[in-house]
Amino acid sequence: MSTAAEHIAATEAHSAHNYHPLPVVVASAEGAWVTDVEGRRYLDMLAGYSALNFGHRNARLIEAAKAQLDRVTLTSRAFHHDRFARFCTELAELCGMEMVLPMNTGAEAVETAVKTARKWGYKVKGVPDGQARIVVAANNFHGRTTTIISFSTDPEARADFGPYTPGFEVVPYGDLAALEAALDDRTVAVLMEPIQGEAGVLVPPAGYWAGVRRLTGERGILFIADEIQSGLGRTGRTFASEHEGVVPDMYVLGKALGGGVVPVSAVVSSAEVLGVYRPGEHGSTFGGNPLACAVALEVLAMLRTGEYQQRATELGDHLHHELALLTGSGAVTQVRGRGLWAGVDIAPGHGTGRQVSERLLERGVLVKDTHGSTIRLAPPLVVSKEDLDWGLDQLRAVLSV
Ligand code: IF1
Repeated sequence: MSTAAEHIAATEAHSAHNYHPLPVVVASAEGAWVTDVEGRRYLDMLAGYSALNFGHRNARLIEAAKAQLDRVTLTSRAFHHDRFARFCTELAELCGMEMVLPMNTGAEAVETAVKTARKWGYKVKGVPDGQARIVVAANNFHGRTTTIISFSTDPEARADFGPYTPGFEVVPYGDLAALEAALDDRTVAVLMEPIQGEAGVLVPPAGYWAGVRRLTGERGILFIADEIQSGLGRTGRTFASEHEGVVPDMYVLGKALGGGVVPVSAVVSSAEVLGVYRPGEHGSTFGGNPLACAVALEVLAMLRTGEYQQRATELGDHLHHELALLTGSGAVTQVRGRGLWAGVDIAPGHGTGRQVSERLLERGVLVKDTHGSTIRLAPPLVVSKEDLDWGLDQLRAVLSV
């Protein structure tokens, strides 16, 4: 198998069609660029949906992984290992919290957050057993497990996967009055993204995130921030919650925590909240494994410098300045986002999101469309200004502006 066509045909024949990938077969990658099986290079402006904030094969992360590969990669949690305590200590410190429960994928961390909130509700808040309620936002995306899609409002994510897990209430995103009305004495948590990624990089109205913090704080309800995509530098801060001076009761982290090298996710919270667990009540074969911890420790060291957050702020300001000029061109109806993250709505007549993605592919740029007419731009935070400008030139070209 050597040509892209051969790879794609075999993929069609032997893998479930749960994705519709763009017709590019990546063979290698470095920094913000990938190279396909036929030697063509592409600027990656998706970055693994923000799992690749530090770029492809970041030298420090590869080095950390290689060093750990020569030591130990997996022990299970039946035993301690010499990277675990440092990982938990340093991640808790980065979050300004006390305890960590490590998992692997984002969905596993979200599931862990749901189980933790329910258990905390019964054991600490005193909600009657089995009656805990968790409030979520419409157009949320928190993963693909059956419980998580039970509270999705996206028919594509939900259809044919019932029966659905009860105990969730959906409110409009950005509407504090609706949220307040949904809270009652059985509400144990509010689970939301600070910026809704899959929904099209939706930034809530100014003050909303601080309002959620106020309402949940007043009522003794856990405020759970899913920062799996918005966190770890993407918006110009370590956490997107920081833009409104908000510290939630719990961070749910993933994607870039593993540096795009290994799956690493975690729930981070207080001892009161994560202290509800007793041995044997939750776990994961690979959660907190030595290889994951070694890579994540290097991610934390890189985040502590603040340089990635600074880059996302400076390059993000430039990105949004350039994109704002497009909204006057007639080809783009709206641009949303924060830092080095944008959702661009393509005007009718200028192509669907998929068509624009395909045209950009032909010009050597990788992006992903969402919900028909939106393309998401989220390059690695290591992208150079020159490369970012080149990518924007290609976008202007395919939009004929
Ligand atoms: C797919 C979307 C993005 C996430 C937030 C939890 C998870 C995700 C805020 C679950 C994962 C990924 C999943 C991937 C595509 C991508 C995605 F389009 F699906 F919605 F980024 F916007 N919370 N998002 O964004 O993490 O279990 O995947 O590690 O499922 O197609 P995961």
